[in-house]
Amino acid sequence: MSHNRKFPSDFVWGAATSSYQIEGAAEPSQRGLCIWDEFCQQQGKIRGGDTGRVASEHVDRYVEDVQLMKQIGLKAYRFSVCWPRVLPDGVGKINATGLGFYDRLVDELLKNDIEPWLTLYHWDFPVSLHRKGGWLNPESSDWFAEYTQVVVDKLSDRVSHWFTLNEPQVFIGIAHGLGEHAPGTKLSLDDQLRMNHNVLIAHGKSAKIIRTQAKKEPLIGWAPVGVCGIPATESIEDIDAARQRTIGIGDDPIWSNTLYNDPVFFGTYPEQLESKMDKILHPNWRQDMETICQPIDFFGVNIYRGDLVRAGKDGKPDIIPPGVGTPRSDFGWEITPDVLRWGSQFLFERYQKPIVITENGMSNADWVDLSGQVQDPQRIDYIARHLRALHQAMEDGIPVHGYFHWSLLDNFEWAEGYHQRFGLIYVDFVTQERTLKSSAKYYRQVIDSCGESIWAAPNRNATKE
Ligand code: IFM
Repeated sequence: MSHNRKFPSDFVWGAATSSYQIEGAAEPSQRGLCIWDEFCQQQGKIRGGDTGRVASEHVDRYVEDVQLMKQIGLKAYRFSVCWPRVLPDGVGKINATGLGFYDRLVDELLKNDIEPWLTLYHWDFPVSLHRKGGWLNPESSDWFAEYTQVVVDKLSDRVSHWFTLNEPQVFIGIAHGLGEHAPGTKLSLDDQLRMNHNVLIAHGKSAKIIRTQAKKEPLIGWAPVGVCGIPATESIEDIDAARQRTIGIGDDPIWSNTLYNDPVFFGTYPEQLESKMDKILHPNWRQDMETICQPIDFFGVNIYRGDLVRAGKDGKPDIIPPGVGTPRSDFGWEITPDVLRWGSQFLFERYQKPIVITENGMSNADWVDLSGQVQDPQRIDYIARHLRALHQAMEDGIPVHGYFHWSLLDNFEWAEGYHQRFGLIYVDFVTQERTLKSSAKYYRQVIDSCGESIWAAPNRNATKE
C-alpha cells in the first residue's frame, strides 16, 4: 500500500444523527411539540404506526452514546438541535432544561475529544409556529434567527462547526410538496418555491448571526441534498451529461442542487427560474438575495446515491435505468459508490467551496446473531467503496475535508418508522440496548489507519470483538 493512499491526517472522520430521529424525551415537560409529533399521530402516515416519542432514547443515554462514539474512534459528531426543545413555542420563552441538554452533550463530546458539528434545523419545526403558517410565513426567517441567537449565545463558546439547515429539498419537496413527511401538506410548485425563498432568507439571517455573534470563530456550512449524475463512461460527453444532471434544473427544480445553492453561494437564482420568481415572489425579492448570500466556509454534501447518465441525442442527460439485480440497500436505493467521486467534483467545480460529506450511508437488514454480534458486511463494503470513490475525487484535486457516516445509531427513519436501520450501532428498540455492528469496528480501523485500510479486502476476523 502506498503512503498517498491515506487520507490527510486532519481529515474529519465522523458520524451523524438528527434530533427527532434519536432523542426521545418528547413529553411536554421536556420540550414543545414539533410537526413530527402531530404527523406521527395521523393514521397511516408512518409505517407500523411508529413515532419518535422514545426513538433511541438519546437524551437519557447520551453519556453512553458518547462512549460508543469514542470506541469507534470518531473525531467529530454531527447532531441537530431540536428547535422546540430550546424554545417550546418556537420563539419567546427559553426552556432551560432543553437547552441544558445540548450544553451537557457538547461538554461530554469535548471531554472525549470529539468535535461537535451542530445543525440548527433537521426538520422538527415547532407546532406553534406551524399554526402561524410555518415556513410560508414571511416572518419565519425572523423566528429562525431568534432561535439561532439563543443557541449561539449558549454554545458558541465551545462549538465552532455550524450548519443552518439540513436538506431543504426534502423538508420542502417531500414534506410540503408530496405530503409524505410532516406536516404532510401538498402545496403547489409555486408555493414550494415561495416557501423556499423564506427558508433561504432564514439560512442567511442565521449564518449572519453565527458569523457575527459566535464567541469562538465559527466555520459555517449548510447541508442540502440533490440529484447527482454519474457518467456512464469517462468520455467528455458523458461526463458533461452527468454534470448537467447534477447542476441543471431538470424537470423538477425542487430536487435540483442549483435552486438552493446558487442563491446561497452566488446570490442569484438559476437563470431559468428568474422570470418565475418575478411572477410568484414579492416585487422586491432581489433585495433579499444579499441576505441569503452570506459567506460560507464549507459545503456540506448529503449524498446517498446517483443516477447513471450518458449524453442523450438531444444533448440532454439521458438517465440509464438500473439493470436487473442492481445491488440495493434495504430501502431499495441503488448502491452507486462513484457518486461520491463525481458529486464532489461537480459541486466543487460550480461552488468552489471545500466539500464535507455530511451524510452517506445505507439501511440494512441487521439483527443480533446467535453469538451476540451484528454482522453487516454489506455496510462494510458500502463504506469501503464509497471512501475509495471519495479518495479518487481528492486525488483529482477536489478539496474534501471530512466524511460523516449516516448514521451513528439505528433510529426513526421518518415515514419508514423503525423499519430502516442506518446505524453503525444497532439499537434494540425494546430494551434500548446498543451493540456495535461489525461496520462500526471496521470504521474504527479505517479511522485508525487514516483511510489506508479501505484498500484491503475487509478482514472479517479483525472486526470481531
Ligand atoms: O435519515 C435521513 C436523514 O434524516 C436525512 N438524510 C437522509 C437520511 C436517510 O434517509
